[in-house]
Amino acid sequence: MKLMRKAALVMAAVPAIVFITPVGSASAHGYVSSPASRSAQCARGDVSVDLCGQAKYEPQSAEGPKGLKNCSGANGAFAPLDNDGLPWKVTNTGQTLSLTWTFTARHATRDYEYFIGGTRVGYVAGNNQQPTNPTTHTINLGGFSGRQKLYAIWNIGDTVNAFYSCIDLNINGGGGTTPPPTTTTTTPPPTTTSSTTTPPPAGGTWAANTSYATGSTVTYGGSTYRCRQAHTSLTGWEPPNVAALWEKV
Ligand SMILES: [Cu+2]
Repeated sequence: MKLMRKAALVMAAVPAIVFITPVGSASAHGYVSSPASRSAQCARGDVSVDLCGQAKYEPQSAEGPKGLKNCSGANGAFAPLDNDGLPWKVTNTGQTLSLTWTFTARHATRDYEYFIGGTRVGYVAGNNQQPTNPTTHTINLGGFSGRQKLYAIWNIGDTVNAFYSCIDLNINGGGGTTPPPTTTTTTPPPTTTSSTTTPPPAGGTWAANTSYATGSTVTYGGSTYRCRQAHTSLTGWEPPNVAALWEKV
């Protein structure tokens, strides 16, 4: 009995020691706040919480090994940031773009890299110094146009890791795969004439470049799907491809 009590006391003391040890905080890092990166949009609530994962609470913590080309740092809790099918807001820009990093901890910095696809369009040396907060960089987008995803990468000087942000751009008002402006074809909710709740109307066969309201249903490939998040559809966003947007009924 006495032994067990002693053991329990020791066990209780352990967590206190863990908390006292000042480990580099798990939530103290950085992200691109302007233009709003995917992480920033999650934190601001532009994209609904349940689609965003941990980015909603810690936009600054998409951390992973250096050298990746993704939005999450291959960090599972931030995987929704890699989903191009979510309704990310797109920033219109010319060839010159200014980006602002917000830091919650100013880590000694190796450098910053900016990529479109495999092309590095921007580089800023860090000289292993602590950055000021916030820090703004102006980069040139290397002749790219249309709808592009920019990887913004903050390479830390004294760890193997980097922090990742993705910014969705429409450069030079270019065509590319830019989604059409959301025309107000938003179908009004069904008028409930009786007291029974009528299900959302069947929206017919799924089609690209169509505005779908949350709750509307479509058929595709012989199956019926319900829209989870209002969006304008694009080729490639067929319901079986984008689970975040369509749920099979
Ligand atoms: Cu940090």
